[in-house]
Amino acid sequence: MTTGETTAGAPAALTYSDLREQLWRALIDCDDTHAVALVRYAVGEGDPARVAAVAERVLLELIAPAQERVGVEWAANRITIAQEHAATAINERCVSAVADAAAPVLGSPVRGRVTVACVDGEWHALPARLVAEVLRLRGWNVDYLGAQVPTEHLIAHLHQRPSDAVLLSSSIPSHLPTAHAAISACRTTGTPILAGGAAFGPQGRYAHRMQAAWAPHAVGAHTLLEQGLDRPVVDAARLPDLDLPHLSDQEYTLVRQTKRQLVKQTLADVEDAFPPMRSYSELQRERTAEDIDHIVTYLVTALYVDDAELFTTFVAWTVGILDARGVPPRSLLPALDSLLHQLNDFPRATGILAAARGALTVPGPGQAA
Ligand code: B12
Repeated sequence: MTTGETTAGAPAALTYSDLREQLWRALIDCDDTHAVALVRYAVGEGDPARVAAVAERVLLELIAPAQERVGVEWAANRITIAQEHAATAINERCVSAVADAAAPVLGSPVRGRVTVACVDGEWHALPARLVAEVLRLRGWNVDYLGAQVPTEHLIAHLHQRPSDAVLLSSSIPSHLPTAHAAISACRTTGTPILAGGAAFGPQGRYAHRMQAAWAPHAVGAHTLLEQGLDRPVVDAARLPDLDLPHLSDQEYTLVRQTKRQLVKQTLADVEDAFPPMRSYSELQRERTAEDIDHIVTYLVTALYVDDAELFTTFVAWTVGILDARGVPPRSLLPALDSLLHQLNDFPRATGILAAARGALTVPGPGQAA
């Protein structure tokens, strides 16, 4: 595959694979000039329909994979957090450069208006931005509200500027209770809701449980919007247990309320059961407390959506993160055991914890971690 056209100073024809590699190097070298030049070169110029199609391809097949690679390299501890931040900032500039390059050839929007927003607390704006730009390229009139939009302001926006659909993005599953509240609030405006992003689970299973439509990517979103989404029945504030009946057992509420105490006790139990922790520095102790805080947060989220797999997946992800940083993943076992013990009276919580513990394969003491 080639980009076709050439521009001054650029090689005759770069394949997408060449471009991906060059973009990656530019991101890692903090070279935003080169990164922007590359994506502008890839978009090219000429026939408006072609430019719009190529711009979409650059967004989804160059910039998005580069950003995913940032995540993989960070998780494997091969790049620093500073490099991850720099690469993301450059990629954001690249998205703007693609949008700017395509803008002159785009006429007025020919389709309806959609609002694209991240749920409150969600910092991962780039996925939503990619969706917004692809929809613009496909003729939609897009109100893009960016990261962490407080639900009340999202609702005010929908009242001020009625939309054919509201597109909610979330990348981190721990935002699911907030996402559910946002979906329920959007229903009260009668606006069709389309959710997307990694938080909503495999095949959007949590979005569906929360009565929202779901699409895996920007192109899927366009297809669903073209087909027309159902307008929700405008009902008054909808209580979460109408969609998630298991919430009536109160386990989610009670475990969430005792989160601080759970984290404290778990930290103490891990210190008892995992002797290397006794010689941890202050910083290492803080990190461990953060990790335990995340574990309890994901347990609470799994209780919210009643899905043990959500928690098991998170624990497996944590094993990878710890392992890559030289922290023995077996330190997770006493944490899970402590929580199992403390939450003995909560059958759903212990079921979720036991499933994760059963699936956890970590090298034992004496074996390489
Ligand atoms: C960049 C980044 C950040 C940046 C975000 C900056 C920004 N402006 O976006 C910063 C540094 C802020 C950040 C923070 C955090 N991050 Co982060 N981050 C990433 C990273 C590397 C890239 C995200 C991205 O842009 N992906 C690229 C896009 C293209 O992929 P995508 O999400 O799949 O999006 C596509 C589809 O999902 C879909 N889609 C997305 N939204 C929508 C919406 C609709 C309506 C539709 C239809 C479709 C759709 O279309 C998109 C385009 O094709 C990911 C790694 C990764 N693989 O994604 C981690 C990642 C998401 N982050 C992670 C974590 C842990 C965090 C933090 C908790 C870290 C910390 N300890 O503080 C915080 C949480 C902050 C918060 N409260 O939200 C983890 C999450 C793991 C998990 N357990 O879920 C990941 C997966 C990293 C990893 N490899 O482990 N992060």
